[in-house]
Amino acid sequence: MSTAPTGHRTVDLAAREMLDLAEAAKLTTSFDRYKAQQPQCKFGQTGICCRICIQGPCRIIPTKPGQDKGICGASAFTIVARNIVRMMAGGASAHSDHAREIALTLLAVGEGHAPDFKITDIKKLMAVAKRVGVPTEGRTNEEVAKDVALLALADFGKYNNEPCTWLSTNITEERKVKFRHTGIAPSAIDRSVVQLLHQTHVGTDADPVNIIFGGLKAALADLTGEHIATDLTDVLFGTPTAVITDANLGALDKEKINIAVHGHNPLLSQMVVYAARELEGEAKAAGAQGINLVGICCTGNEVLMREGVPSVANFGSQELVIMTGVLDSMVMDVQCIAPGVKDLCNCFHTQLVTTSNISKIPGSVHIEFNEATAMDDARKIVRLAIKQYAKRNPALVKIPLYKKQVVGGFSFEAMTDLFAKLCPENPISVLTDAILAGEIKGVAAFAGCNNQKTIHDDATLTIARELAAKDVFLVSTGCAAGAFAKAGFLSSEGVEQFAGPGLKKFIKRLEENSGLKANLPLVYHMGSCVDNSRVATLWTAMANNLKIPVAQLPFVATAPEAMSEKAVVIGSWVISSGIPCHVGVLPPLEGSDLVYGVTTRIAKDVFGGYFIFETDPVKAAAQLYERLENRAWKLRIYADTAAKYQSTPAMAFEG
Ligand code: BF8
Ligand code: SF4
Repeated sequence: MSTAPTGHRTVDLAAREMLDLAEAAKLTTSFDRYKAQQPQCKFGQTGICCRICIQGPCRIIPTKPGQDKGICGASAFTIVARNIVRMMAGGASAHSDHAREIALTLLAVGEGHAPDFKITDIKKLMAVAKRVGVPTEGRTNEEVAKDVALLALADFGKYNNEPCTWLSTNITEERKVKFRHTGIAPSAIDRSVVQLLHQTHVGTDADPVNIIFGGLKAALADLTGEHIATDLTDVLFGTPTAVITDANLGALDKEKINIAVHGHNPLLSQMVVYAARELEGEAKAAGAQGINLVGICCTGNEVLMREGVPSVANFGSQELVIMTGVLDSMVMDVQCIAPGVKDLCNCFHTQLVTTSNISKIPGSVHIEFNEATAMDDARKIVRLAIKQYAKRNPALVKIPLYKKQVVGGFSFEAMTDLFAKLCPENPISVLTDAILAGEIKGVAAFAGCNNQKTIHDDATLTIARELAAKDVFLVSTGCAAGAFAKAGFLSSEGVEQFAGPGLKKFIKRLEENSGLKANLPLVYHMGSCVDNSRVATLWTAMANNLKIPVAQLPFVATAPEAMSEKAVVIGSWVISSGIPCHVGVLPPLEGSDLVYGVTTRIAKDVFGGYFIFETDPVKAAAQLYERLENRAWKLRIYADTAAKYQSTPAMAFEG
């Protein structure tokens, strides 16, 4: 067990060790900066500080006549709604701009001017083409890829009012109708974001409900972008299949050159994987035993899923990787890279390399990554790390010994393959039948970040333990998956320790037939944050198989340590899809009872999904379980009734 003193706000034992070191060496991390920021402004925290025009900031005090409105007359409900949907616009922009880059690269492959990229997964390309209506018969893979890419790009900026293709081809018929009736199906990703910024400009929309619906349209644009990113990345680099690797700081290797890829967009990190393999000889010539590539955050998740690259940190522990003294290079692309990493790089020999023209940190080396010169750029990056290795100071080397096995790579297809071993005719029924039989109680999806307002990784692990004990099947993405990886929940160790009897039986049944070299994990790693699309595909398949609306499915989601604008927007499309979604950090909504009530109660009436805000992880788990139990109970009654009267559950619902 850890020798660390208590008091560090993390349950990650390796992170605790590093924070001890930081304390002794007087190094500052986000853990310290969080304390220094206290107390945080309550106007901002509750969403009633408006800075949308420069008459402001206007801070609302509802009980104080004269100050109960902004200078322009905006009420608290308008201000809270505008602020939160602007966060959603930020999240949708980040995800979809990432998706656009992938689509542009696939287009370049189709047109023959991205020599270092290729169509790796032809089966996925054909499946996507078929789904979105691109003809495949008698055509080359490149021709199909080009048309798929062009159609995806049309989802960003087309002018007609048809819903985005990657939205409408990925949801149930019932949700299509719902989104049409509520007017929130986006016709173009870019437009929905631009329109939302317009809608929330000073003096445009003052109606909080209308503003929220504008936000939900951007949220569905975000979902569209996530589906595009996942589909087309799979085409370029392969759809993940089950893979065995390691996680946490113990996966660093002091005998090797350690390079961390950090960020989100795998166009770069995947090339660094190839270049690292190619330049192994140069690393040995430099006196190292080879190159050890590791991942941080979601670009780490991407290369973990496809290449088995170990994950060493999630958002909350990213700075701590540098303090091991063995990280020769941190290569970043976009999103969730704390600028604070540079200060720590200055105290060690780690070279920080930026690669995107929209994501730079002063003082770091910038090697612009271009699709036309991708492999050369990646080689340059790896060679820089090899050079940097010579500068390592052995006196500063300290790698915590914590390392856990990870069995990951569970794309929707990989999950389906696993189920198909038990029921090839209808794989998804393996999961839904287990729910109908009461063996498992439903599915809980864990997504999202770390947030200094919570204890690092604690809420994520606590909720999972609680739900696993009650036989809930668990899937995960993003930094929640990072927390699970580091703590052993992505291996059979987790099953042995925490699975209830039904869940254990279910997993063991899958395991006996899996054909994998490792036992199955407790939590199923479905990928990066954009791969929440895979989670949506899972619930869509389950609902279709049961012939019920998603809003009736025993499926819940939780972002126990949500932090980013991306987390806000994901949560919003999750509830619009009909799924109850817990968030473990209070978002800036409390300044308006009306807006708070819309997200937690009214949303349920309209969409069937709604937010549950609860900062206590044990209470949150209890609430999530209650939702699952309730939905599963109703489902069983309907299924029994349907069987008795030889109808279908859906008909029973309609009745
Ligand atoms: O996209 S889970 S902290 S790294 S935002 Fe960021 Fe949150 Fe991590 Fe991945 Ni997602
Ligand atoms: Fe104040 Fe209105 Fe300007 Fe907001 S938009 S800063 S409430 S004057």
